[in-house]
Amino acid sequence: QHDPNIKHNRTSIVHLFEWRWADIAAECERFLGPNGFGGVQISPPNEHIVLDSPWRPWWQRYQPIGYNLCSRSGNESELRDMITRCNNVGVNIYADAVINHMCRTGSGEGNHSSCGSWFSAPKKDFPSVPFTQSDFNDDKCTTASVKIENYSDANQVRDCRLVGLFDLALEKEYVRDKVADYMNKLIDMGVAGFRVDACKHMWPGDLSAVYGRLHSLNTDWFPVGSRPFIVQEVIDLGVEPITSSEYLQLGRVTEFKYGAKLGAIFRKWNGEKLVYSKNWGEGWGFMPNGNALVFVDNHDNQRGHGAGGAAIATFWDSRIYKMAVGYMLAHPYGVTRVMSSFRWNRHVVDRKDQNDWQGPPSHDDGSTKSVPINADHTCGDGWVCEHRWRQITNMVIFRNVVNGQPHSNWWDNQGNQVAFGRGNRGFIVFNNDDWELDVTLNTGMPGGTYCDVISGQKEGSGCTAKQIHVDGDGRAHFKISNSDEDPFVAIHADSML
Ligand code: AAO
Repeated sequence: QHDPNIKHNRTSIVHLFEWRWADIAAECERFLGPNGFGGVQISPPNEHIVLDSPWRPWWQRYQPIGYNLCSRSGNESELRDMITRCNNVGVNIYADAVINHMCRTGSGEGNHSSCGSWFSAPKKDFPSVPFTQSDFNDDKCTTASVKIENYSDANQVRDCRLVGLFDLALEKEYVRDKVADYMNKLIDMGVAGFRVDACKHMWPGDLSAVYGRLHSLNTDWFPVGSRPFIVQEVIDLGVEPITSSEYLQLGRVTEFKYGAKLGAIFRKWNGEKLVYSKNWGEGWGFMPNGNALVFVDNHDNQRGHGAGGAAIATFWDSRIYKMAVGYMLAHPYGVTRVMSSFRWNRHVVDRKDQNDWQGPPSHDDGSTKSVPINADHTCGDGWVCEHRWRQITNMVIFRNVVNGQPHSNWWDNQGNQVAFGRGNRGFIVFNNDDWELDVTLNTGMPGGTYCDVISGQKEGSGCTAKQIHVDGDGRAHFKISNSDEDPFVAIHADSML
C-alpha cells in the first residue's frame, strides 16, 4: 500500500527518533496536530536487547528479543495511550518494524532485554515469541562466517546474517505468522502503517506473504478497508544487484539517492549546482514519484551508518540543512519525512565518528529523558527537535497549502540561485551563491502582499518577516543577501497579509 492514509490534507511525516511514547503523545497534541504534521515514525516498539558495552547504544533497538511491547520508549499501555491520543488529533503513527532478524550471535543468555524476557543466543532460543533454532536461515547461507560478506551476491544478502544478526527464515509459514501477528497487534491498536527495516535483506516474495496477512486499519480512525501504509527500507544507490524496483509493487521504498544528491547540491560538492535540480525527481533517475519516501537525512546516515556518506546534510550544518529540507518540502516529488534527532558527542577521527553509537539523552540508570519544551518552543536536554525549527515547521505547512499543485514558474541564474512555484498557491526562492540575489520573478501567485515564512511568519494580521509584494500579473521583486541567516524566501496562499 503506497498511500500513507494521512488525514486533513496533510502531507509530511516526522521521525521522532528514540522519543518516549509519553512525549510523543504530548507532542501530537501540543505541536504536531496544530502545525499540520500528518504522522510520526516511531522507534521500534518491540522488546529488544539491552546492552552494557557500549552503554545502551541507540542501535540496541534494532536487535529484537521478541514482540512484547515494552521498549526503551515505554510500555504497552503508554504505547496504546500515545497511539490513541495522536489519532484523536489527526496525527498518524507508523511503527518501525524490525522483522528481518533478532539479536546478534554473541549476545549470551539471560534476561538482558527490555521487558525482561529470557532468551539464549547460543541456543537460538527466543521463548517469548517463540522462535527456535529451525526458524533461522543459517542452513541456507553459504558464506564461511554465516554473515553477509558481499553485497553483489543477492542470495547472501537475503539469506545470511546482516552484521551478525540472526536471520529469520521468512519462507516459513510459522515465522510469517508470528511476524504478522506482531504487526497486526499494532494495527489493531491504531497504527497507520510501518517503516519496514532492512527490506533488502528479505525476499520480496516473503514480504508479500507477510503483508498479505495484515489486517485493515482500525475503523475508529480510518475508513473501512484502509490498508496499512508500507515504507520499505532498501538502500539502492545504483551499484548493487538488488534494486528498489523489486519492492515497488509492495509499497513505498526509501529513496536514498535523494538525500545523497540534495546534500551534494547544497554543499556544492562534485561540481553540483542548484540549477541542475530543474528536473529534480524522476529526471534524476529516482524511482517513480508514487513509490518514493524521501528525506534529507535519516537516523543512520546522520551519524555515518547506512549509506550516503559525508554529503548528507544534518542538523550539525544547520544553514545548509534548513535549505535542503525547505527544498524537499517545497518540491512535489515523493512522500516527505522530516528527521528529529538528539545531540550526541560527535567525535570524528579519520572520518569515523567514535561516538556514533551513543543513545538518546538518558538518566544514570539508562532510562531515556523526556523532552522538555523551552519558552521559545525549542527543546532542551539534548533533543534537537528539527521539526520545531521555524523554517522547517513553516515549510511543512507550505507543503500542505500547495498540495496537489504542479511544479511551475522555474527560474535560475545558471548557478545556485533558483526559484519555483506550486501552481498559484506557493513560491520559493533560494540563493546558495556567494553573492546577492536581486531579481523580479513571475510567481504565478495572485496579487497582494505576502509574509515570508522563512525569516519569520504571519502572526495575526501582522508579519514578523520580510514582506513580498506580488503585482497584478504575478510578478514580485526578491532580494536575498548571501549573508542572510537563511538565504531563502517562501510565500504561500495562507501567508498573504
Ligand atoms: C551493531 C554494530 C555492529 C554489530 C551488530 C551486531 O554496529 O558492528 O555487528 O550490532 O552486534 C543498526 C545499526 C548497526 C547495528 C544494528 C544492530 O546501524 O550498526 O549493528 O542496528 O544493532 C545496511 C542495511 C540496512 C541497514 C544499514 C545500517 O542494508 O538495512 O546497513 N539499516 C537498517 C536500520 C539500522 C539498523 C539495521 C538496519 C539493522 O536503519 O539502524 O542497524 O536492524 C551498503 C549497502 C547497504 C548497507 C550499507 C551498510 O551501502 O548497500 O545496504 O546498509 O552498506 O552496511 C556507499 C555505497 C552504499 C553502501 C555504503 C556503505 O554509500 O554506495 O551502497 O557506502 O558502505
